[in-house]
Amino acid sequence: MSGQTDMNTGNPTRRRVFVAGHRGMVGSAICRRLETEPVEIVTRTRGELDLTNQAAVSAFFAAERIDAVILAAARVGGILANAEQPVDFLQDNLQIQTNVIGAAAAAGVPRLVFLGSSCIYPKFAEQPIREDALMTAPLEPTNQWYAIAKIAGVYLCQAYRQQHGLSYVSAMPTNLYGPNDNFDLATSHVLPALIRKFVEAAEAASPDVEIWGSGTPLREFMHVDDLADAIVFLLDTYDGDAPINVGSGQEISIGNLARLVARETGFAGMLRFNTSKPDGTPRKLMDSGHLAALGWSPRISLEDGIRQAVRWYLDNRAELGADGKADRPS
Ligand code: GFB
Repeated sequence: MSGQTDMNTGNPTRRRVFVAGHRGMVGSAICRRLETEPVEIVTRTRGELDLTNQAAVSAFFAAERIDAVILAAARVGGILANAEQPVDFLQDNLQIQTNVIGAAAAAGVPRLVFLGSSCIYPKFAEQPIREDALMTAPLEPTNQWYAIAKIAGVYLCQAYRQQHGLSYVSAMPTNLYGPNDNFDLATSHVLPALIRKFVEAAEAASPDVEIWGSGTPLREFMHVDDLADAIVFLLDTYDGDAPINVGSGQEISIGNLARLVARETGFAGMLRFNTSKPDGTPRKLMDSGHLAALGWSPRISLEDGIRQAVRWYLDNRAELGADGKADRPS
């Protein structure tokens, strides 16, 4: 990352990068990755700075000299939380991103990377999904509220590029997993849910484990450490209007994912598919060719990543609350 010079001393100053959402799975991975760069990482807990509070966010950016923002703060959740809390997913995300992007721009922050999501593409987008599929057909109903907010964030970055010439860009991560994931079965994504269910079933010698839906949906999974590496790469190298897909190319059905997690956790019982729970979009594989052409590729295989994620859960579950969520006020 490029350095700058202190106006008074002439000494190099470190670029100050604000990571919004640093306590979450994505933000914490980005901070771990940035620790290896010659930058100063700026963070605020939710107690210190409520990103849904416009006045507080504006005051923060006015007071701090921020050189770049990575906007990883968001209300996120799995298929059921998305479907059951439409107001929270739409409103919180609109507020957070509008406050952060708008206040950063008003304070003259020159660089920002916004994190979108693969679920913002149309439900039946041609696979693998290219960036230009955005806004070409209807969304998946279970997560349309979150998707609409994220689409607005992508467009807001494009608008600031067009109207104010700011270098604000968007990255579209695929389904992510890794350290600091949410293991609350009511609100989590599929992979942490499966890890928790299979670990607990193996320990209790349960005869079966419930898997939501039919097991046939296909999903692409990426370890969050790979995502963090890609985001830092894009922060340094990418400056274009189009969002950039960040995928692993590692696609698997939910049924086979469950079998993989069962093997890793030593669970030997049956899988029980509960088709009263939603499947969501049938397939969500992104075309990450643009990112590859820029010179970045992922390193962590799904098998290795799941092994690490199971180990992380076993090592850290005592510190998670009873609901499986880390007790973090941000
Ligand atoms: O990860 P997930 O909740 O979200 O579910 P999406 C993926 C698939 O796994 C769905 C199935 O077909 C679920 O029905 N599944 C099976 C389970 N067992 C479970 C379980 O115990 N828990 C969960 N959560 N799923 C999300 C969006 O969609 O993708 C978000 O809702 C976000 O907005 C995220 O974009 C990346 O992949 O369907």
